[in-house]
Amino acid sequence: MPLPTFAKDEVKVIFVLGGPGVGKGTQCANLVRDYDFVHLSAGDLLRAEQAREGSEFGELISTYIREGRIVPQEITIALLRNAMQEEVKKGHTKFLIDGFPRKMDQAIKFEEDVAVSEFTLYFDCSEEIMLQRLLKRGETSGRADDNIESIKKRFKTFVDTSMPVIDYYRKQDKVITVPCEKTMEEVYNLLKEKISDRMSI
Ligand code: UP5
Ligand code: MG
Repeated sequence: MPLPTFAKDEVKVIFVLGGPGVGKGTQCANLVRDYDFVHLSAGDLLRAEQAREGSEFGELISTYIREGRIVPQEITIALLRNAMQEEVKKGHTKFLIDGFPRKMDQAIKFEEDVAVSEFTLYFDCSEEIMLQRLLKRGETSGRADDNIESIKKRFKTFVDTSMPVIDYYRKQDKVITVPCEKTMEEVYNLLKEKISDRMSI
């Protein structure tokens, strides 16, 4: 079998998973501010590809995101691999991969073809609180999926399709769960503690 693009000692990959609106992007930004991490959000990469003039996937991505469905893994993995290669060229090696893998086929393919993960951060929060956060953000975000119809579909996809990925890594003892219902600052303090128990940051 061909080797992954990046060897185990070349990069450190941390997956950041959790329901829609739980605070993945917010907490990754905190970690980037304070430590030597690169933050790659699969959703942000897909939105940028969707907006890129001449992209052959623009329409497909737009439909999938509005419907809260998972874009075919080949597209997302290619975007992540390219972004990682650019960062590695600049000497960066520690990656927070946010909102990915959210389907089993993505998890397996990424680890076979791109890089094996160190562990997964799982941000845990009730749907009720995530809904409040998303509706509030939706007042200004301009995101096509921050509306009640799309949010309900995103929640369902998360439970049906993404939770099995978290269970898969949990069985390998590779999940760090971070409760996310408290304030951003409290969540961040706990997150830092939990990461530093597992790796030096
Ligand atoms: N906020 C954050 N933390 C808070 C706290 N502790 N207390 C109070 N408020 C808090 O936060 C959301 C909002 O909550 C913000 O206003 C924040 O200030 C506030 P944010 O950090 O943005 O949460 P995040 O978890 O990043 O939410 P996001 O909406 O980005 O999560 P999703 O997982 O739904 O979105 P993503 O961009 O990852 O994916 C979007 C879509 O892309 C998917 O539905 C799917 O269609 C597609 N996709 C794929 O197909 N494949 C992929 O691999 C990835 C995405
Ligand atoms: Mg996000």
